[in-house]
Amino acid sequence: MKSGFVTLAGKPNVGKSTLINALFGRKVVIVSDKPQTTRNRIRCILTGKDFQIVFVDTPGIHKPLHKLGEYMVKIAVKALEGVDLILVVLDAVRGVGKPEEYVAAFVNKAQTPVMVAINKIDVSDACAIEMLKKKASELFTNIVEIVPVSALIGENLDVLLEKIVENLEEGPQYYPEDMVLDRPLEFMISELIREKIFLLTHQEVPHSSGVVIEQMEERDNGVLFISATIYVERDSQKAILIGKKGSMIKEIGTLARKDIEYLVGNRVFLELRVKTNPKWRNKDGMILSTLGFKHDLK
Ligand SMILES: Nc1nc2c(ncn2[C@@H]2O[C@H](COP(=O)(O)OP(=O)(O)O)[C@@H](O)[C@H]2O)c(=O)[nH]1
Ligand SMILES: [Mg+2]
Repeated sequence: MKSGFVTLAGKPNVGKSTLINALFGRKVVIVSDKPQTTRNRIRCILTGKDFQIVFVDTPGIHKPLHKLGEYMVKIAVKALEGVDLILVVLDAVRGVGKPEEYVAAFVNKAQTPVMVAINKIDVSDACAIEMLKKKASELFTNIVEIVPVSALIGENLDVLLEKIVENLEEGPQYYPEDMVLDRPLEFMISELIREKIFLLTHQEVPHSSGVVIEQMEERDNGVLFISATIYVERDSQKAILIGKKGSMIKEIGTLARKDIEYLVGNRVFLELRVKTNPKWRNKDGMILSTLGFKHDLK
């Protein structure tokens, strides 16, 4: 069996999480059209007949503006250490600029083989892709392969997967074959709620929102009861999340509940509450709680 850890690296919004979902053929991590959707390191385990790839999804590497941002970047940079391969994702439309140089500095320091996926080729052209290939090979040392793909329409993903496996060595099966994520169910549930906030709200609201699962239990009638709190930093953001006569929170709840029901294969009752906690993104305890480490604190 070939196996190994593959960390995805890139700036926010290039399609790292979309690429993971596409390789798995279903949603394992959340995605949005806004940068900095992913806040944590998430291991996603893809087991095939003769391989096991542990993909490490990470927040994008960027210049942080608050403690949560610092934490996110620290996690993304740390996830580059001690892995077998770094999969750098570039955006074919945006090309490379200062943010990519910033990413490259961290990636090159890791001294690990690098594969580059040039993503979003569905909205780019052959000439731009060729240029980006050239630029990427100048920017990153240790490149073993550059593969143009589209995570969105599934183009060339079989080639990418083949190349990744080719570049891994013989190794143990690290996780049971039916395990997909290294995070508890509660984490995935809070992520799905956060995804809907990213989908339905704008500007600072999604970035200022953090979700904490307060309670989760199966009731006698077989329904999974989940109660969650969404934290925001200002009362104005709370008003937006609740919406006119509660319309926004209701929509977030309905969409999240459907995804959670699909995930757990059970009927779900989802209770959402919104609370203001000024500047929570600068408070360590709150950062850990909203990242799903609440139980680790006890
Ligand atoms: N056109 C196009 N859009 C994509 C592709 N892959 C991802 N996206 C979009 O890019 C945005 C950011 O994706 P996401 O996976 O959250 O990026 P991440 O921050 O790098 O994890 C979303 O709106 C995706 O739908 C692709 O191959 N083609
Ligand atoms: Mg992401």
